[in-house]
Amino acid sequence: MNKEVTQVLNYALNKGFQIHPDALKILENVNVKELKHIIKEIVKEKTKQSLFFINQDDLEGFLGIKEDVSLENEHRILSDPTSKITSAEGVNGFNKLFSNRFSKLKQIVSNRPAAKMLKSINSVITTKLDNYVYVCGLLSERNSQRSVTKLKIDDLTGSMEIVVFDKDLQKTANELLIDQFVMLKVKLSKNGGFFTKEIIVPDIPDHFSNRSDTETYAVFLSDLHVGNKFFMEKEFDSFVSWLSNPDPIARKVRFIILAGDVVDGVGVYPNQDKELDCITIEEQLTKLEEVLSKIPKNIKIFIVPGNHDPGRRALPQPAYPEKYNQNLRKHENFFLVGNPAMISLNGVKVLVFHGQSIDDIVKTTPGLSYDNPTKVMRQLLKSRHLSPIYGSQTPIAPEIEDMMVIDEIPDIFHVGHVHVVGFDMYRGVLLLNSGTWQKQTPFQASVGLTPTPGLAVIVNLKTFQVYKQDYRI
Ligand code: D5M
Ligand code: FE
Ligand code: ZN
Repeated sequence: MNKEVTQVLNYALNKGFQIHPDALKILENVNVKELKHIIKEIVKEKTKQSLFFINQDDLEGFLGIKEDVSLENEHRILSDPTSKITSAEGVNGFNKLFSNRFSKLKQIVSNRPAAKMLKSINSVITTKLDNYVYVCGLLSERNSQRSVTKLKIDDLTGSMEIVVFDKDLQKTANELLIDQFVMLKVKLSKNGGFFTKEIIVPDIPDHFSNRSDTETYAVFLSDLHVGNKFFMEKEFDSFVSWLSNPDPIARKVRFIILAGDVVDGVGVYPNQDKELDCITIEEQLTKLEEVLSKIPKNIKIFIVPGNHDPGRRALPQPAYPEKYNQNLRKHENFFLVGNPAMISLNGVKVLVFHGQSIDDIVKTTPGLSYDNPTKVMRQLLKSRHLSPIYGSQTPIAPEIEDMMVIDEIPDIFHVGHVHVVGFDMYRGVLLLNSGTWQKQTPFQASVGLTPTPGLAVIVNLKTFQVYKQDYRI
């Protein structure tokens, strides 16, 4: 046995460990650097368990020769728009969508004290009010002029304009997203207009998150843009190789979530063909399959579409259509779901959403930017809606049910699209933006978008500790 290996083994022996002779045999083929790491991890783990013996099993587990079967990897798709998509028609469809949004959100706030005092807009504008009352509705306009902010809200009975004078309240008012649900305490002023003294957004309560019983890890990815010339194939391949490494974290990865823009698509933006390596969707999906099939089969992979992926563009989006690549469906560890989706991983509820609506929100909300995606994600949770703004760049389908309402509070909220990694906690919810595996494109450079490509966001589902691994070459 060479000197370096002996040194590593002495580390364990000095800590009072015994090493079984069969374990020593396996070590002959292991690289010393890896071995040092593995022995340290085993010593740490077994010291916790007060077991001071290293046997063949321990090494095989850490080397990935033998799978750790005690690690849970149970998943459930809790919500997926794919089978619910109906699309009502035209204007009538949008009326239905908005009235469903209004009803769902009114239900969400129904247990707040103020909700007991709600009046319909029609009753408020047709009576001469002396006192404060509460109204609620979807915000149709928001203007800041000189020293006041003006809001316009609609409910099912009518619409009204409300002025915000108070400086602090104006800050809250300016953060409201167009078409989001809001509740306001209003009063009639002497000049006949309404003003507000309190703005209530649906928000989420402080949340006590579900955790995995075992230290299973999930990797959160998005925006691979497979098929595009700027897809960082080498870097992604080196991430995939890491999954088969003896690294103790790699050994515990059982889930990978892909939050959209998995392939680059065709005809998504003008002259896209000049930037494509694979010029058809079929070729892109074949390439995707090639890339993903190198991932160990004990890892479940969830594929959620984004604005570049095949299928309908309008939100909510169904899962990858069957017609393109049957091979993706043949893998038992691949799960194709719609956008947005709620997936439970060992009981941890993960809300996955590509995040296209962020473009419209950043454009219209002061204080929000692409550099800080989790700040935008907070606003989405506060509005309890994933894509409130209608009629801007993000296409929204006239569904009878508004599936973009955040009915259920997630434990992890996973978004992509902005190509910038970010993570944060908001009221007990872990917010993740998973960045990208596409280098900065000429378009992104022209609009000043600096992505953070080649980073894998990895989460321990028991502790919610987040790791960022850098694969940039
Ligand atoms: O979007 C990648 C990034 O580029 C994302 O942060 C939005 C930004 N983007 C996309 N289209 C536009 C336009 N038209 N203006 C400004 N910024 C934009 P992806 O979905 O990968 O193309
Ligand atoms: Fe993207
Ligand atoms: Zn996107």
